Amino acid sequence: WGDDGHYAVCKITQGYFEEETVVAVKKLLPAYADGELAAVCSWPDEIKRLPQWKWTAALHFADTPDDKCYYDYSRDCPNDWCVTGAIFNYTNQLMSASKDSQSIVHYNLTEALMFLSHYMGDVHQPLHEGFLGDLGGNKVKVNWYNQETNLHRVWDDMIIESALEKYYNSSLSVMIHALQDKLKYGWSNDVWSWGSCQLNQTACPNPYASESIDLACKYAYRNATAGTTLGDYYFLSRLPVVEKRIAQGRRDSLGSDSKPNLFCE
Ligand code: DCM
Ligand code: DCM
Ligand code: ZN
Repeated sequence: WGDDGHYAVCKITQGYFEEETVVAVKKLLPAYADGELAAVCSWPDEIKRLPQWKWTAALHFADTPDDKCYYDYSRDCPNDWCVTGAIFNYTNQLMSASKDSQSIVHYNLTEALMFLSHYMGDVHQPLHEGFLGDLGGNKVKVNWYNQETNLHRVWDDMIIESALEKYYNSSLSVMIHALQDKLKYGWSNDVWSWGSCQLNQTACPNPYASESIDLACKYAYRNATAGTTLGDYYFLSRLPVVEKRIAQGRRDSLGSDSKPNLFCE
């Protein structure tokens, strides 16, 4: 996602924190965040092109073989170096720190928290498990209405931007409130099944990556080959998918649903 998508995922996630999580997160956040996780959720995108952070660039996605339409950890996350591997890694760092004060010395837990909350958003963006051959849609040149762009950017930014203009009075907080209402009332019947992480597992990013490539094949890539102009029909049929994936981005990050809280020990 772009900045708006990540901000929305993290703002919604924060709303489900237990009191202890609020306290623990506040301790880890840099001062400029002013206690707001959402304020730092785009940080991994801001730094990924700097020479000293180049090693993080591939941790934002887990591309899959062209036209296979399914994800497999051992194939698509070689050496654990991809978005799902990063979610396992940073969850493990934060969990071990809550059990063992030694690891507080070994890991930078502020960075771990900022990476984890960003990558939990990215794994839910369908094209972050898109095809290797087109770099998750980055090489698929399309028009968004009359604007030249690529398919990956349509899903990172354009669908959200158009929705803000058309339905949410150009206000991200209005959109976030609408998604919070849909979580409470609209999707309430299926929300229970979203956080299906087993108790003995540290994190469950693999099912989220599988859902993403399935949605990429069914919605993102469908009727969107290179040179296509995407307009109202594509926008109206894909916006519900984008909104649901943003809302689902809060699942099991930082122990909000069915799991014991990451920071409560
Ligand atoms: N991306 C992806 N798959 C790739 C390369 C990039 O999903 N093989 C994502 C990461 C960014 C976006 O596409 O969200 C743009 O990539 P970059 O910033 O590296 O140009
Ligand atoms: N994994 C991990 N930490 C965990 C669980 C899994 O690093 N707590 C990584 C290593 C496994 C891979 O995920 O090779 C696949 O895990 P799964 O059993 O979820 O498919
Ligand atoms: Zn990213």
